[in-house]
Amino acid sequence: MDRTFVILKPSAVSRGLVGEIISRFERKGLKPLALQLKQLTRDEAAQLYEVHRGKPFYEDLLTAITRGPVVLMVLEGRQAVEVVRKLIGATDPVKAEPGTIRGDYGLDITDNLVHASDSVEAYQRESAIFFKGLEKTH
Ligand code: 3AN
Repeated sequence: MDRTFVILKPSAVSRGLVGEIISRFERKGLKPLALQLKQLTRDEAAQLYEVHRGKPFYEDLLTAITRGPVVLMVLEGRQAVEVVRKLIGATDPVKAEPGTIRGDYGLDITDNLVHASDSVEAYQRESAIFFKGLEKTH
């Protein structure tokens, strides 16, 4: 079954949107395979966002994702990467369609509530940073 990796960012946790966001994934039919509340270190954040190193928003991105605890998840379901990207909406919450998570709850582009892998390769790289051994045990 297809899988994707999702992070509910610190703002989603502090605003009390964890249940709401997980509900949307579950109602769509995606199943949580791994789930953890965690305070990311700067090093973990840097690994996650290594493709953005050097971009003007890179430092703000690291600061925002390490501001407080996040919820890390692996979700399973048919075409999970594509389905979750559709459910979360465009990167900029101003452009995200109403009905998507970012479209309904976000406004800030750096702190846009949710991170989700944008390809199967990204899923494999990102999930391995946080859930070591998952691919072997499930
Ligand atoms: P997405 O999260 O939709 O996959 P990416 O991977 O292009 O978007 O960007 C990663 C994160 O970097 C975004 N979630 C957002 O927080 C931040 N970001 C992307 N583009 C910008 C930008 N132009 N200005 C500020 N932050 C940005």
